[in-house]
Amino acid sequence: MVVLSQPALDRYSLIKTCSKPTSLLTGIPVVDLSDPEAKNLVVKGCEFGFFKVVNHGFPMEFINRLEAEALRFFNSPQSEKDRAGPPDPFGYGSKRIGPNGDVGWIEYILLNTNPDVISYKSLTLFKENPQIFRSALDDYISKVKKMACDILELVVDGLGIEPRDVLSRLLSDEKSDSCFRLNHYPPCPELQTLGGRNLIGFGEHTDPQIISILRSNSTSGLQICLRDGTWASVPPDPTSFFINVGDSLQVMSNGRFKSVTHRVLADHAKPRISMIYFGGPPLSEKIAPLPSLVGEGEESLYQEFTWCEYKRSAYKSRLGDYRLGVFEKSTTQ
Ligand code: GA4
Repeated sequence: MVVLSQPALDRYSLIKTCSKPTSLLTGIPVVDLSDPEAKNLVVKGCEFGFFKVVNHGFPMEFINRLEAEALRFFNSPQSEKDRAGPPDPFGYGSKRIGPNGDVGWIEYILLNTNPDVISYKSLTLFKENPQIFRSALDDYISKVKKMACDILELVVDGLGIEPRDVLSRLLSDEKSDSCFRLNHYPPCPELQTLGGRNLIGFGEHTDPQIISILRSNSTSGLQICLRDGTWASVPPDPTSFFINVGDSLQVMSNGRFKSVTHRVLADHAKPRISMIYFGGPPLSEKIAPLPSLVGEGEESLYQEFTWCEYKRSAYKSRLGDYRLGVFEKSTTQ
């Protein structure tokens, strides 16, 4: 086992958490998808910006199969994994997140879910790994995309606006620019000797897309930033999914729905595995508040932009930057 010195660990952002690592068990909205009231609950969940869904009907065997394949890949020799990287932004990555100097205690695979966007790195990944990984991914992604569309249709129903597919069509479009991420946060035993300090696995950020659907194993680490700026730990629940409003949905709802800042801390003993689907629109799609969601006498809070423009700007940013800032309209009072 490699023992890391404190200076080596410092490169991966050791932080002193003065947060109340509140177990938000009761604070996180929970939506039972089989509840006739689900459409109203998802709207409340989007207003909070983060919620958990239960009774989702997602086959557990799909989750277990993909998790097993992901672990098999992450446990393979480093030289093999490196052949599928570095990310461009797709492919295998270790420690480095994005192109602008962010690092974390993590290794991951990032893929575009659109079969037209074939990344060379992803091809390497599948050429060197049995077909079973590819089919586990395809099965999981088609189901999770369906769940994302169903949730967005419930949201639209709950808002009482039309047409029903005004949001879901952006994900079901064949040109949808959605991506999928498999994260592995290795345990870091040295943390025990560092006097209560924590190690950043994935630094604080908001997700740029419309909606993110996360599933993790039973290892804790995910935290969300509350309105008062404190961090709250999200108790893991491997049989549920966690939904995160993305920046684009915040804009489309003219600020009613919140893209919540979140981060992941490494654990000293247990590996954390998470799988996240980021539902994004086609690159040419114009992102602006839906007219039906701009109240009477209200104005759009954001300048219109295309998803392509947003992504271009996002890839110039650091993880923790406030990316919507440049698209906000200045208020003249
Ligand atoms: C954060 C959410 C998703 O993981 C991601 C990330 C992307 C990347 O890892 O390539 C980004 C990051 C994420 C936001 C700002 C840019 C882009 C790294 C980065 C510094 C895949 C995404 O879409 O945006």
